[in-house]
Amino acid sequence: MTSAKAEPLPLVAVIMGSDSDLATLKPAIDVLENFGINLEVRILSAHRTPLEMIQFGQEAKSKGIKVIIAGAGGAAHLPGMIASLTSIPVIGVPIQSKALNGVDSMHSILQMPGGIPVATVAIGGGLNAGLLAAQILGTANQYIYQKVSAYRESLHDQVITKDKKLVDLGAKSYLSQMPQY
Ligand code: RP5
Repeated sequence: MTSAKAEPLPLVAVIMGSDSDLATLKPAIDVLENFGINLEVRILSAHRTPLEMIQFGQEAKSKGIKVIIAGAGGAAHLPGMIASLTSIPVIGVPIQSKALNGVDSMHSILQMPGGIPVATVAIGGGLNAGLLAAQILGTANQYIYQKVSAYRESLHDQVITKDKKLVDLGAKSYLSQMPQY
């Protein structure tokens, strides 16, 4: 296991079927950049730019990419197609579609036939896709592992702080201080 900071090569590719998917994938990009992980971010449509998608899938390994996050919506075949082109692990992000609220995207990405897996996060789950990619890299990179562990520790501390405040204030006062109430 290396303890070095992430290498200069892009270790994670974040790809999407359309620029309309970018906002959903932004949390993945942000968290990976915060962990110091180099990224390649691309728009590659399985049906609008299939040849470019194929080229990307065939070259990903030689570029040093270790994990691919692929977001797509509707008849969302990009993650499965990319997974068919490379043995690099693919994390699929179902985009919340207009017509079916992302249930179409989810089923398209989730229901891969046996042999070619796509690890699928929740509809709109860009953040978890980024974290999962970092966790995969962290199995072989101590620097990234520690970044993920520190992130989880911060989540723990936030809940402890909120719990203490809730106990101190009581439910009614706590709720009145929450911005959405
Ligand atoms: C898919 O079609 C994309 O992943 C996107 O979620 C969806 C709609 O694309 P646009 O019409 O917004 O470009 O390929």
